[in-house]
Amino acid sequence: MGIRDLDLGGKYLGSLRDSNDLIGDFDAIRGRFSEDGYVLIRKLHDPAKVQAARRALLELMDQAGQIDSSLPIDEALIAQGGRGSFAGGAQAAAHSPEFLALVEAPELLEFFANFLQGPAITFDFKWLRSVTTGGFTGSHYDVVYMGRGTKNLYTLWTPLGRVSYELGGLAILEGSHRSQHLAKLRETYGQMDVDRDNVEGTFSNDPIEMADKFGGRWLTTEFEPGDAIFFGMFTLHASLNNCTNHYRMSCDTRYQRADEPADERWVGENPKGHYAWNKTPPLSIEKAREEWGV
Ligand SMILES: O=C(O)CCC(=O)C(=O)O
Repeated sequence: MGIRDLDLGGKYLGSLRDSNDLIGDFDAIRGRFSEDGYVLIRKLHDPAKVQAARRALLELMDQAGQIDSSLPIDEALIAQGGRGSFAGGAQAAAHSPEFLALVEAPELLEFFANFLQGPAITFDFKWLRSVTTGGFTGSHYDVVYMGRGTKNLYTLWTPLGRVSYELGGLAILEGSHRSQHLAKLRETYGQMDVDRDNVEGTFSNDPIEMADKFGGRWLTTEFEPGDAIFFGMFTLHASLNNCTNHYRMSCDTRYQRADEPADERWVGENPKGHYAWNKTPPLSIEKAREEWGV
């Protein structure tokens, strides 16, 4: 994970728990969210919709020469020189009917409406990832990327296909959503806006440093098609590394109450996205952390 090797079941890496036993009881799901800072639901989505969205993305990647055709396309074998991709905004991959049918499904919006106790919307901008060998996401809060509207905003991470430990799924730092516990981090890094401040968004690539500093273990699991996990803006998360020669495919999409303000960078027909971040060299996170004392 990141720059370290961790043992599953050891001091630093444990398992996410699923909340399938709570399905249908939204008070209990809200309670679980406050307790854990995340909610994992197996088969939250219809697996057939996940497979259709995966296939639509793979076909586009195949047309772009990213897939090695010595295996069936669904194996998502990385072509020589395959760079992987990130799609969002107005890009075709993030607007295929199959993909939108998954992440904007009426039953999914109804799930969030029940969770949030009011009609729900999703950002028009989507984050769609095909991660190559060695790729991973370092530890961060999502609020630094999308904190201009309500903080009552949820990221839903959906693997597009099976994601084994080796492919590198999402991991959550246990207990990191508790404000009293990480007050200083929230008051410094947690107040960043990457477009306003032009600071690197990833807090650390070292999961051991994070666990030692903030407590808790990293929690992860293997994901099957249909499984999804959601978490809040102040839950520290990252991913395991892709240790295979297949793409790790996933998307992350955002949901909030319709009557609360939405971050203007991510909504509308052609969302503007990050308009200033990285346009000039950003302040390094090491420098920023020195200033913050975290
Ligand atoms: O898929 C990943 O590697 C990272 C996802 C993530 O950071 C997110 O969903 O906010």
